[in-house]
Amino acid sequence: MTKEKTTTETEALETEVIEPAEEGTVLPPAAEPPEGEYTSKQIRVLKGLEGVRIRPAMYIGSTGPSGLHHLVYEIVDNAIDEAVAGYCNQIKVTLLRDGGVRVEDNGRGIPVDPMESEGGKSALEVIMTTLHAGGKFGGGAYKVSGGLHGVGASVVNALSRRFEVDVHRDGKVWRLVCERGEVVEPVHEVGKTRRHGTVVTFWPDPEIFETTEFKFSELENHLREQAFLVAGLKIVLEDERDGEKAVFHYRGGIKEFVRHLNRNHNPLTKPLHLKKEFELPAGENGERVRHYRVEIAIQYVDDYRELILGFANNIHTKDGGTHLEGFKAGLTRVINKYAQDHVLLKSGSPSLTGDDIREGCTAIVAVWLEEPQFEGQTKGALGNSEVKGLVQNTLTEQLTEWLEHHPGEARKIVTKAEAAARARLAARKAREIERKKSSLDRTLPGKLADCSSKDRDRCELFIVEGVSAAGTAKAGRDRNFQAILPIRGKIINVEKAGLSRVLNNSEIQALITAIGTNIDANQDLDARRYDKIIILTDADVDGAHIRTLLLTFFFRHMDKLVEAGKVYIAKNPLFRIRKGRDQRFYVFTEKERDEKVRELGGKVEVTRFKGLGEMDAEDLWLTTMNPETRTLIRVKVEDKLECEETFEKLMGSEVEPRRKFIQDYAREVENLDI
Ligand code: 1YM
Repeated sequence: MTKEKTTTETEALETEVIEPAEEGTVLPPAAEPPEGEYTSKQIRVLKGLEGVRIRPAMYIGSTGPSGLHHLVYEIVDNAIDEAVAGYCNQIKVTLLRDGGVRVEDNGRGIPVDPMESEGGKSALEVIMTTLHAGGKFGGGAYKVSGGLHGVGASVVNALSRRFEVDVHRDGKVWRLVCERGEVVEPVHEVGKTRRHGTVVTFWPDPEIFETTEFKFSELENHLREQAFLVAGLKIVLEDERDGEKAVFHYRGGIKEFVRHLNRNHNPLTKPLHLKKEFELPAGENGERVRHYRVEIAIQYVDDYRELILGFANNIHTKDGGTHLEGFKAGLTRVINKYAQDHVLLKSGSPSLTGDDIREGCTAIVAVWLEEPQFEGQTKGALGNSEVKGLVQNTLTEQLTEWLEHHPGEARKIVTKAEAAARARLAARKAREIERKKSSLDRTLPGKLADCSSKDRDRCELFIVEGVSAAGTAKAGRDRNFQAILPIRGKIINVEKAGLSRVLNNSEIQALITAIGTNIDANQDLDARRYDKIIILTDADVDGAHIRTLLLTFFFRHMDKLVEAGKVYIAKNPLFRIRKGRDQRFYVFTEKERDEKVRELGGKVEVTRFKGLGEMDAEDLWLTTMNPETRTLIRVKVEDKLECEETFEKLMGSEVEPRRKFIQDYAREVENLDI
């Protein structure tokens, strides 16, 4: 979820994936030579790696922290490929004291023999100095590295101030050393070994990256996820800078992944794990075959959360795709059929919809395929249409059998879905009754200063921290379409409190009635009373805390509102600068303040807004409420898994992960005026 920092735009840019250019970008010749007379002199070929250094963001998304960590994943992906192919069971990632990173595996070792087609150069050198070399070798396997990011180790080489590879293979150690993509020590033998495997060590280039400091917690999440996806693979992450260490090793694979995701929920069933492999004919006459592997893990919990995550070749497909379509269709059909065949539904019961059946369901749907197609703007969805049927087939065959062998669990799942169906009908009925009542009848919270417009799509609700600030907001607003709901102090932390305590909390009750959509399984987006829900808190640490508490509540209980993009954060300025009688300027940072003061020159009056309460109604209207001049940050969930983990860390009951997270990110936070 985009939160706190005002980096909505930059984050979106960071995750934007632009297809890398093919090997060696060809620049057009200066003057058009006669046809058929191109020579190597006239066409200047920009050698691959130079292009990477000129346009790094094209290859790794950004030169910010996300691009920096991407370098590690790029190298780890090659080791993961070796593990998925069955040749490697250990990967170690070490953050070195001098700012470098070392990635080691115990696989076969990258081939080092000379390649005739490349003028006798060592395969290792070709792989590390040629764009996209990875794709041309090997093949036939399920490649992580060929997938979404898949730009290859050579890109990491190009963007590193120094890049070293040691290959342990056939009793010998071979070494290649490069600097900024240029070979400084060609592949040569440096010793004997009993091991086999590859060790890559690199130091990111400070000329390229905004920061070269790696974050343990960022790497930790990614590596844990990878370890879950390759059962039995042990991944060790060690930080030599502070001695921190984490080991990820899950013999149960994705079955342990669902258990991990449910660790703070009450399980209703044991996790189940389904696996099936397929071969489909490919090519014009079906002369070749393509291999597919499907793995699914499912566990139900006793609340309403639905968390279904898809992976293709170990890549998290955060926008879903055909594997998830197959899962949803298959699950709905299998559970309904089981319920019918075993006469589990009470007569007159409504039939179970997909939504009913997925209530409380946690699932991982992971597929591996030789030619994955990633679609959508950020390439976050799996596009291969054949996969839908394969996933559905796996469920029809194996889930049906599992249910037959686990009648107790099967009954629990059906009963839960039935309860969800009943709740859905009851909620609909209640809404109908509600709609029939006149709007005056509805008991809106007393402290809500509602707006007068009946045009819901224009209406906005400001949730304002503090009664006095709410007073100012009331005076400053356009009462026609802007409503104000004051929130007093810290609202309850829904991550720690049980649902009944949450619902008994008067601030939460006011929030729920004011917004009108209801919560959890009973959410009805159409019943919302406003089109924008805007959180307005002080620009200080307490304000940030209250904002996070509110976001936690929305993410956990009003997720439909968040997913529909109806929740916003108002960005309020930190300083007002006045010059003379009628010039007012507002700025958001100390740097902007200094610049403005310098620009205006002469005598100016600078006010620091410690809280919203210090603004007058005009300040608030101009800077924060007037749609023409304000800045709103829309809250988006880009990656549900990451969001789950972050809220858990920030708001859950375990202290240690939170301490580490805060330590890692503290430097990025602005306005930490404690
Ligand atoms: C720390 C990073 O890159 N390990 C690695 C890479 C390769 C192999 C083994 C490998 C693959 C194959 C055959 C094959 C790579 N090989 C290639 C290429 N760890 C790391 N471990 N033998 C060894 O795929 O057939 C690219 S990466 F191009 F040679 F196939």
